[in-house]
Amino acid sequence: MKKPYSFATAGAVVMLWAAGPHVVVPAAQVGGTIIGHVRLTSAAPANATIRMGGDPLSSRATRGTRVTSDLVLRSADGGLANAFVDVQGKFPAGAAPTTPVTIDQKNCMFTPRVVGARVGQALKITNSDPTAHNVHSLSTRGNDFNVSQPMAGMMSTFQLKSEDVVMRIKCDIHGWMVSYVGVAAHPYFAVSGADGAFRITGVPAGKYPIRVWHERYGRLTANVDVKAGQTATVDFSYKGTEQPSTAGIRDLVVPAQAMAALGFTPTE
Ligand SMILES: [Cu+2]
Repeated sequence: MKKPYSFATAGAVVMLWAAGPHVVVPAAQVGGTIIGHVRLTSAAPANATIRMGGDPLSSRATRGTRVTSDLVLRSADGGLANAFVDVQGKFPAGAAPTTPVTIDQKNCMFTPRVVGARVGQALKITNSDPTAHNVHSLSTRGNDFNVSQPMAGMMSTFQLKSEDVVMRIKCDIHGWMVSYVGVAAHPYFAVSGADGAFRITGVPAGKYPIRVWHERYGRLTANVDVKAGQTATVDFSYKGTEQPSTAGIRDLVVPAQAMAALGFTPTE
């Protein structure tokens, strides 16, 4: 186990889990942390049932399960998952992580549905299904690609070139398959978890606008005052009456009630 080192800097003490030789990190460079929750204050709408019958391989892969869209994922206490939060500001350009952000296609769904990435980072998309997929990004910022992956095990890697919050990816074969990548020019972003919580660390001290995007409910903005070595809290609440952020991005699926009325189950 590595030993923690402490270094005294101008009036502040910075604790580090040292990974190597002595590295002094001034408190001003350590930055602050932003934590918060994204919430949906109303009840979540019923997510639609996805009818995979058009593709026998998709149907077979999901046999025995009722597949519903994961468009709105709300926890019991109102946390809203899959919301992309990013700080708005000019920050020094830094090197993007060398590890790619990964999206998988499994059981004819993109996983994760929402993910963040840096400009300059690679995006790796894999096909884990024994059926054909097609990964097609709808970017107006130069991150566009459109590649077929006809077999299981195929993998494509794309270099993200410019900021794009958010970039939609779809499969042209399966209309319900959709994923979103928030491509940010800096590392100060996060995607809310199952409980709606997010955490952004190492933010340079300063006052910034901060925004959230959700596929179904669009954008909200707030302001945050980040102080070095401290934690600021920002909460976002959607009422549920907001309009979808982008026209035409809804899943191409049959509403659950209509499916039930027809007596259809996805396993048939
Ligand atoms: Cu597909």
